[in-house]
Amino acid sequence: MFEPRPEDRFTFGLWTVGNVGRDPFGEPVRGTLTPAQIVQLLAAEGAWGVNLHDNDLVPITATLAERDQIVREFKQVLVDTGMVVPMATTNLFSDPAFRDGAFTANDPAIRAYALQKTMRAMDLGVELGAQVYVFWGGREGVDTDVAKNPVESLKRYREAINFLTHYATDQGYNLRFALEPKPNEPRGDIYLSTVGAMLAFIQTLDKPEMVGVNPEMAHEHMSGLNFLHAVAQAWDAGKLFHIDLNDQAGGRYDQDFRFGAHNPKAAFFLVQFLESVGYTGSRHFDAHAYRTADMEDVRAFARGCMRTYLILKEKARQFTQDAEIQSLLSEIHADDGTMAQFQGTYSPDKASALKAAQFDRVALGQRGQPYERLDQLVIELLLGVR
Ligand code: GLT
Ligand code: MN
Ligand code: MN
Repeated sequence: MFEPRPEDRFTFGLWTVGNVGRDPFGEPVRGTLTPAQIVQLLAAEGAWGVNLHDNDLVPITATLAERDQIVREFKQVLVDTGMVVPMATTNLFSDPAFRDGAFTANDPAIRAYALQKTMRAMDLGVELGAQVYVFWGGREGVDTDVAKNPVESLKRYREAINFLTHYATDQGYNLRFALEPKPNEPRGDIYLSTVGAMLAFIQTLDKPEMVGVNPEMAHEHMSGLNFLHAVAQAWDAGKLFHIDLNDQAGGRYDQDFRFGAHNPKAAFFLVQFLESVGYTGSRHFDAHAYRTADMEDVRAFARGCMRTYLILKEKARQFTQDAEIQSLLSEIHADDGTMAQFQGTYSPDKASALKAAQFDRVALGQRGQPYERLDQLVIELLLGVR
């Protein structure tokens, strides 16, 4: 039980299990794995696919010939392991050229270079079979607002995404873009910091239908927001193109913990949501092992992400079968239909009928809701005593 299968659509980035444990205060603690070794590790642990930045696979210094050979060899590893590459993205944050951002950098040559690098990385992703292209603007922001005009930055950002959607269409690529918000780190403030902000921005693009979001649990929790609500809004808008699963204690450094490691209750409601609405995209774990982990522990980390997801999926199934929980839910959601005459689509008649209706406000205010009982049942379910 709780063994991952391909239909679970579990993916990891090359950069996740490949993370060497460098942090702002310390040097790497683990050796570098080759992309082939990472794919083999993930395949052995039961993942379905692997995602990558251009430079996770092809060094930024590689010649075209080197690039082609690396890609050829990598494709063979995918064939040998049966792994797929459903998502690809661009590294627009590691190289010193991107210290002031990429699409929003003040230097026009950096903005142009960022576009060129992204087009090439899109070609690479498509060649490997990716259908989702992620944009995480880690450096698209400021450390001081004296540096950039925020409206001008949005214009530059929009122009870049528009350019790239047109490029994808021109090439005949079957690609959807997924924009990934984050509030801060590595910049003091990153533009388009939340899922809500991203969703509004998408509507201003040339091809909004091609562009959705890639919400990350840790990123919304860094802002103190409710991830489930962000994901639900993206789903409602038809924009949940991808999702990054991990964990994070609000108000701490960027932790990228194993899925469910910090707040299993929030993880439960998220899994319950994804499974109940019928989300069919990747379940991508964008996390890394603790810096204390050795390679065996890194494997345990990868297994843990997938196992926790599957355990929570089973808990979600139990939730729907639990008679006590279901009876409390039907009590809460009871509706005798008498209010239907006033609700739903507006009509002038409905509006006048509603204005004339009598409500017993005091009685309405006296009715409690059994959310303490219900929530405790969920806790007991999660703690394994139901
Ligand atoms: C980076 C970042 C993630 C993004 C990845 C895609 S890379 O590790 O922290 O949130 O999803 O660029
Ligand atoms: Mn993150
Ligand atoms: Mn992410």
